[in-house]
Amino acid sequence: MTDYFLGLDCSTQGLTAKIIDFDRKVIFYSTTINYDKDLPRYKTKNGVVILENEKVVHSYPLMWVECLELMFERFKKENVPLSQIKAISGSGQQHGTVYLNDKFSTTLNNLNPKEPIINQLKDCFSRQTSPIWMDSSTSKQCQEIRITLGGMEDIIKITGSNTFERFSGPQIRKFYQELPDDYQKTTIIHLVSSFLASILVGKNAPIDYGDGAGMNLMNIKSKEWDDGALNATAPQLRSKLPPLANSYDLIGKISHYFVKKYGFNPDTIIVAWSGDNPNSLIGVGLIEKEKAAISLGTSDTYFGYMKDLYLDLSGEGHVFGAPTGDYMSLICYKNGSLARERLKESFQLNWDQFSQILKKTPPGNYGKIILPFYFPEIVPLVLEPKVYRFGLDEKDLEGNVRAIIEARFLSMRLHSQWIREKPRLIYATGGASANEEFLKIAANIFNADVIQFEMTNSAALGAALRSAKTYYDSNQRSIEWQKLVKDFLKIQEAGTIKKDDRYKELYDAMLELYQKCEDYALRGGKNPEKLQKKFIKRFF
Ligand code: XUL
Repeated sequence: MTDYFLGLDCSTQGLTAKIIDFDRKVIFYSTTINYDKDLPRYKTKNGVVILENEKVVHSYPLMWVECLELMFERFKKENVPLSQIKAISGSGQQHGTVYLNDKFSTTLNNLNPKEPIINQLKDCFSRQTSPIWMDSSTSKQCQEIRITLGGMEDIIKITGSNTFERFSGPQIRKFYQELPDDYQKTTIIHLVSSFLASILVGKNAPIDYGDGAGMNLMNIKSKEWDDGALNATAPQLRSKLPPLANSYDLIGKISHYFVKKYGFNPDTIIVAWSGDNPNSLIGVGLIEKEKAAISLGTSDTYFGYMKDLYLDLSGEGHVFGAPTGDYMSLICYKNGSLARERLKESFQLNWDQFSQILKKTPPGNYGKIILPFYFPEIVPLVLEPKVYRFGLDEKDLEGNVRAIIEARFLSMRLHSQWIREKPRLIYATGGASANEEFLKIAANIFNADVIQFEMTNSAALGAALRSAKTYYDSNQRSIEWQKLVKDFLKIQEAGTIKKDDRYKELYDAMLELYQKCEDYALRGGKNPEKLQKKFIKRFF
């Protein structure tokens, strides 16, 4: 009998499942449920709800649960051999927090297979919505925590990141300040990842080091909750947080609810869930240095594996725990696919036309640069959305299209310099990585070859691979990470996009120009007009 492993990814816009067949080394089953389309009664747009203003972005934890159940219903309908699944792990959009009251743990323990989970859990929330990673409404709380802990460098040294609006600690503090009674009624605060893991395992699940590092609450060196950070955030916080765990820890067996209702084997193990970025690190096979990954999705991220701990004391980047037990670096952009879509819509283009324009416009874009902050941005920090243009206006169709894609990769190259490693090879993942024209631009800007995958959701695959690793490790049939990822990644490589060395100098110069544009727009730097003219004269 074959060993199957299930990886789930609860992301901003939907829930994806991937089941791997370990013996044949293939992805045996793959499916996605989209919140907007498949669960319309929550009325989300792109999986979120905007409350008050663009800065307050939440989602519904009950919707994630309903989606999980819908996924299992789908498995059943499609005769997925659930009894052969040996282990399950998962991935959650990072930073989002779920607030639960004292009914949660007993309800979980006694879930009745005859009733849908949402009916049983609906009274267990001390807050009906969850602030998610797109929320940027906690600048005040970030500042307060930062000051209490001694300033930016200190908080980076303690938690691996500066305080960020979307991070869980500042979000928890805001909840405590604005709704102190509801905070009091909260007995446990989960991340999206540990919340869904709890449902599968039928008890409160731990938060893993990968996702825990995105809270501004965990000590990045000792990997324990940090008393200073907890106290700076909210009272009695330690008692409201689950314990921390390795990402590879086996946290229990699947709850009887899923055994009875869906026919799982009661011995199916649940492995700690982690954040989507740590899962993707495994899903694209990044377990050695000199390689980096670019994920182009609702958020765009640039990340890499780190053997030794380096911190970005300038405050833009993050360090999280890697599922291997080491570290990972990450920078995150909010103006990902939604910003690209907004620009595309403004010219009424389809993606094919968009790509054709990229194909026929020259690298360097005649020096035209856009800073596309359609939404508040994380890197660099921009709280009031505004689109800045240099050398082009908003009617310049070709200029804008090329500029928004070049801007993405120029910014990634610029803001990842603290990682101190020039990647030799870049792995591309996420929905937009299917676009070869985007990746050609990335390859030339980074002057590195880019590997494209057939499969775009690497987080769910990473979760499935992690669950296999823990399963075999706990059965005295250990497998090396290297071997595990190699076997599964080979089959997915769709091709390599080669860098073109002719553009190296051009993009080195453009990087400087891009930096000057950012300095001018955001930090009162010198007008980059002269430099832009020089650039145009030199290359066009
Ligand atoms: C990472 C981040 C995003 C979310 C998206 O810090 O905020 O990539 O994890 O799901």
